[in-house]
Amino acid sequence: HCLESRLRHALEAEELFLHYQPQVDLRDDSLIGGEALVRWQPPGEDPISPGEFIPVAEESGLVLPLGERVLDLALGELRGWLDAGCACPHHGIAVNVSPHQFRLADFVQRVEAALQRHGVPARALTLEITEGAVVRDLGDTIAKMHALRELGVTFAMDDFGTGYSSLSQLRQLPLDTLKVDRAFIRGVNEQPRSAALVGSILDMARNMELYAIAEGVETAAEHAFVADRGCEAYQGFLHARPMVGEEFARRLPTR
Ligand code: G
Ligand code: G
Ligand code: MN
Ligand code: NA
Repeated sequence: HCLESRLRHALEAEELFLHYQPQVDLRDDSLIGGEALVRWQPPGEDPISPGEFIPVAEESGLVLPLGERVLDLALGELRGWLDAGCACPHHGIAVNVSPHQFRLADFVQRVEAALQRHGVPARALTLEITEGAVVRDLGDTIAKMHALRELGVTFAMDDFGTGYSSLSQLRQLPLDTLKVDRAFIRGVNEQPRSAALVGSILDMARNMELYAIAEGVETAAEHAFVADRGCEAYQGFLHARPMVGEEFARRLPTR
């Protein structure tokens, strides 16, 4: 596979870096966190989007070294911001974790080692998992989540409602946050069914005492809809696109 061998090379050549997308409180736009999103810029060529290379990474197993690199990059940058006098937003920095990473027997130890390597407190890290992590081995997933929560790491369910997990599985997961997928947000002002679905997801999040973040909010009307339905926070182009770390750090509170 051509893209696979290029990605393998990109990992060695350190062509991957991160953008950060602010996550803000729906009431006052104050920063509550940020999501780290991997970027690939082959020198002298057009950037390749994660929508293209993450599936290749998943299929080839390269998502394991890639995920390790992303965690290292995020914690390293965060350490730098803390050293420069910034404070971490209360919801922490969110890093996406692939189901393959989560299934590693030593996943908990790897995360703990990365936190120690960078001297970052565990409460500054949120891991975004997808329903794919849950479907294979629920018991194992729950045990690893509990072990990481013990350290202070928090968990968000990403892309909620787009995968194959069941509500009975969701109920058993020690989650802190539910992220409402942008595919549902997109239609809220045109399609009554999208509106009903997002409203119901937000009701469920509240009843389960989960913090809710709406993803992909692009318009004032979408913002008003999720705010009215009791969502706590959002990320989306309406507030800000993903940006380089240096720019994101300027939005962090100071200590
Ligand atoms: O950044 P963008 O919105 O284009 O991301 C596209 C997809 O790639 C999203 O589904 C996102 O979850 C995924 N993605 C982005 N960064 C990472 C990462 O560091 N690890 C994993 N596993 N997926 C990521
Ligand atoms: O799957 P995940 O939620 O990790 O993916 C986040 C992706 O969503 C990133 O690729 C990011 O660039 C994208 N994204 C964030 N905000 C918006 C938005 O308002 N509109 C669109 N179309 N994409 C967005
Ligand atoms: Mn995500
Ligand atoms: Na998502």
